[in-house]
Amino acid sequence: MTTDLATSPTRPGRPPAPRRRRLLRRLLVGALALGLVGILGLAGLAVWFWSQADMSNVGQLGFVNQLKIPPLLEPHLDGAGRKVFDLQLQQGTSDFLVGKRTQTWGANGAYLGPTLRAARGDQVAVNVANDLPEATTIHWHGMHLPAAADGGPHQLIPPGSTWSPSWTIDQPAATLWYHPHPHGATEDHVYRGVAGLFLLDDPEAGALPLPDRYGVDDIPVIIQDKRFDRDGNLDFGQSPFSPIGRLGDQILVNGTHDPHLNIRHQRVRLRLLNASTARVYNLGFADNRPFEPVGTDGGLLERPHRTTRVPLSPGKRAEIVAAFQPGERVVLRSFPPDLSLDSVQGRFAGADDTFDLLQVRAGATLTTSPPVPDRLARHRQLDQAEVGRTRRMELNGSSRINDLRMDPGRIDQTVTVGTTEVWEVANRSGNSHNFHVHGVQFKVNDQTDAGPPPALIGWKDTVFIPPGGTVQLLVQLPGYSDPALPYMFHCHLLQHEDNGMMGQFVVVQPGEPPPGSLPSHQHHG
Ligand SMILES: [Cu+2]
Repeated sequence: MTTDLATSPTRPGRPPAPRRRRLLRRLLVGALALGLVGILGLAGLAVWFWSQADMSNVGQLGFVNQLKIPPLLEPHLDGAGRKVFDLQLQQGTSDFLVGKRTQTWGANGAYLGPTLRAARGDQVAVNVANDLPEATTIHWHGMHLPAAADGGPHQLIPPGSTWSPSWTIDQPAATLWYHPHPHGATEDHVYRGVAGLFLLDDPEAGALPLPDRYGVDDIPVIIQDKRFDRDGNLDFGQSPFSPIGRLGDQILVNGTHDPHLNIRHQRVRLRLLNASTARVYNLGFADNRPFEPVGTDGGLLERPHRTTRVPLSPGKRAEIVAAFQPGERVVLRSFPPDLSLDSVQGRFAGADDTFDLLQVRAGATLTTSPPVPDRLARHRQLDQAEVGRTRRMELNGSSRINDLRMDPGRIDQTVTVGTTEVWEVANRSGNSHNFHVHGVQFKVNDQTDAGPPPALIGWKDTVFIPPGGTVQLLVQLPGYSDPALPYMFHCHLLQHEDNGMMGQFVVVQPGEPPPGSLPSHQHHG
């Protein structure tokens, strides 16, 4: 009982007005207190979200697991002399975390897929059998190929069926990759684990004294962030305040949690792939040692350079060569990336995050490796005089290009086979984006005296564009025409892509009229 109720009957002569005032005052104080508690609660919640948004695993790892190396998939030769690869997309369980099982998807296994490898001039075919419970596609990211073989949303593979594209490898040595691309479900399917590398070789690259023994001194490094629930299963919850999509607080490298890599050579090539759905990494070594980037999305650079950091947005690759001393241990780390967002947005997009990725353990004695040569690849020169038209594209919000959401039945751009164009892509939103074009490698056009910064040099198929930023891409369009089937261009932050930040272009012969619209539900199995 309160004092008030207990004492009031003993003061019967008390006038009612002050009592009402007192009651009013109590109500007011109560409401104020409640409001204060509410404000403090909200502030506390905000502080909690703020502190939770800053993620790091530094100091939490023991690097206890040996890094898995995805196996090289052996092709067989068919009667036509083609290298035929067999991929089977399947469900399975993985044991990433000690004592826990995780439901995952993979190719020829429970998680990720084998590495495919072919050389320039090879004719390849891949049989992709879908044993998953959902229709999906497999897109050959970075590959020059006909639209029908591209594996975009129009090449849907229903459950229980097989898709068998074939094409001729016609581009320089590079680290490419494959991943699902079904319209509206790409983030989900990639997050579940379907992805793998597709390495291309050519004689010029093969003759260079670069580390090239797969899994020995030429190491695939597939980087993915994940969030696990208490049972060890993948957490599919969205990050409510993240402007770029789902971010995980744990790292897998080649599907290995808490990994180390034993090396026996002085110099090692790391083929870094950001196979995450949204997270941008800023890669370097924990001791800030310099290393030499030698390759980008589309292959080797013309010359190596020395740096201590390589930024890598989703879908992108970087090949680096690093040198090690006998017996040392050094950690490959992702430092806070520059997302060019304001401090609040940036924090919720991972701009303050630091992650240890992989501990490199050098043997007591190391085989000497030759230094990285001064000249690497000779790049095909894109003549400014041959550049045809300029196309402008605007990225709007987090789901539109040129103010339109993706419509599988609408062709957004019609281009002429094999021509070179400037694609000027302007980020008109307050959000970061990550522009990817199918079927081509492009260069970032920079006419300033200083030339493009190191991060923008080389062949690319994906480029990070900060809010307000504009890039000019020098694009040599595909050498394959098909007025009936489009290639895609889209944001490679997969949530943005799934939300509709994607458009379609078809390649036609010179003078061929642009096609009419496609049927909305056209699927080519
Ligand atoms: Cu985006």
